[in-house]
Amino acid sequence: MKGCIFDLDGVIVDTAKYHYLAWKKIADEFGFVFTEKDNERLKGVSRMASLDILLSIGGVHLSEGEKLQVADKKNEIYLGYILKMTPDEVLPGVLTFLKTLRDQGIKISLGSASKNAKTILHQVGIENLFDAVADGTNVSKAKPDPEVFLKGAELLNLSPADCVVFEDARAGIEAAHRAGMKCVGIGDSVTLREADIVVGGFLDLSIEKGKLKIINNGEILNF
Ligand code: B16
Ligand code: MG
Repeated sequence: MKGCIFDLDGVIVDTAKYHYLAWKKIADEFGFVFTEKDNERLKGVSRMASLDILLSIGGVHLSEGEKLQVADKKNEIYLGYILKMTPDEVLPGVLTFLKTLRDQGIKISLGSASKNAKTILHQVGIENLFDAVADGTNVSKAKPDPEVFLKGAELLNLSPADCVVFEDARAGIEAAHRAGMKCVGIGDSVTLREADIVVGGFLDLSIEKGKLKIINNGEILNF
């Protein structure tokens, strides 16, 4: 393992709650119900694909031009939330984990579908810990396509096989594997069973001599 590539939403921060509030406002204006369960379907999905899912839930049909307007409006509402984010919203254990990677000479990239990724990293005060950012601004194909992780490795000047991905979504795990990378699932072990290993969060992981270690059983991963 020479590089680590992190998904953003659900791995570094929980922005899903802000995406939900913004999409819900749009649904409210169209007059249909959009639940938190529905919102699960939007995790890791690009903005325009999320809009298509939302509109299908409401049975709303729009032209391509109208869709772009609605997506812009959703993003304005979303920005209102993320511009208020603070460093205490970085998920537990993430900061120590990132700093330990740096101390041990392992490179760090982001691998996110979001076009707002850099704004979020800046808001929560961790942009300086990243050597590279692959996100919705320099990648066009959505996960499970491997493009975002291949871009992350390329920006770090590393071969894919030297990189490990951290993901909370099944599409992201598939993307990592298609990129030829090992993947650590962050979240539920049943949902994320395709990952090479699953942990609940970064408090369950440490780094020892450049290798990942599972804290509760002392297992050192041979990645
Ligand atoms: P934006 P990730 C994803 O982030 C979110 O999970 C998904 O809900 C969102 O639609 C997507 O980013 C695009 O975000 O509208 O900010 O460009 O998990 O890939 O970090
Ligand atoms: Mg995610």
